[in-house]
Amino acid sequence: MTYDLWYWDGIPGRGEFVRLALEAGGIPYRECARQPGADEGALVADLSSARKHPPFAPPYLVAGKMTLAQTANILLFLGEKHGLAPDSLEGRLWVNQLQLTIADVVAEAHDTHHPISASEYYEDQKVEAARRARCFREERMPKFLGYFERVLEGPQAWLAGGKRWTYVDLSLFHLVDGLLYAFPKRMATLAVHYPKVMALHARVAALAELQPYFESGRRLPFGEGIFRQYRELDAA
Ligand SMILES: N[C@@H](CCC(=O)N[C@@H](CS)C(=O)NCC(=O)O)C(=O)O
Repeated sequence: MTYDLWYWDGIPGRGEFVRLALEAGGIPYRECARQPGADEGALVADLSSARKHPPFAPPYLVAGKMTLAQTANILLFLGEKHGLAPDSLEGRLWVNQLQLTIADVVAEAHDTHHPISASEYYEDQKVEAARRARCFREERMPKFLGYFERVLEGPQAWLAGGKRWTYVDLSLFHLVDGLLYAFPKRMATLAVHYPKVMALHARVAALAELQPYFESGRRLPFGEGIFRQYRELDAA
């Protein structure tokens, strides 16, 4: 089956967590908003079309008669169906738990530049953004990165402890990538304290399964999405 993935065109956004799993898993999919003739209107129209289980927001995946939204939920489905997650229920729920923790970091990273409202301009919430970003840099980044470092303790190469990567390894890679882009100074200070997280980032970057995607030019650069580069929000 070829899945239909719906996400805003032009930014990696939360869609990228799903894309990485699809790409690394060699799973066929169509990026609907990037099809010839499709634009933002196509996504808005599809989003509001009648469905048994309507999604609230992208990303969402259409799998035959099923429509699945919420990034972690989509990945839970793909992980089980395509062997990108542990076989046991306990293992799958553990990977889902880690994915939901990544979703928490993603939401907080977004709120560093839009702490008051996603629909208001950054310029109108700069004071609050500066305060929020400081808390994120100083308290939350070390806490989250420290948590993942602890999960990776021991000889294991991957978060779930198995011999092969699972989708949450791909997601942690993308999260670290986003943090390196949005907070380069802070990450330069922090990276040394989280060697296992940084090693996992490098390991995923080198995965043979992902090289065709990385080389295809389809992986969109960061810019106007969740991870943004506002110099004034970064500090060592
Ligand atoms: N918890 C959801 C969040 C989805 C979400 O916030 N999507 C954004 C784009 S990344 C969006 O378009 N939101 C529209 C809205 O919240 O009104 C997930 O993890 O998928």
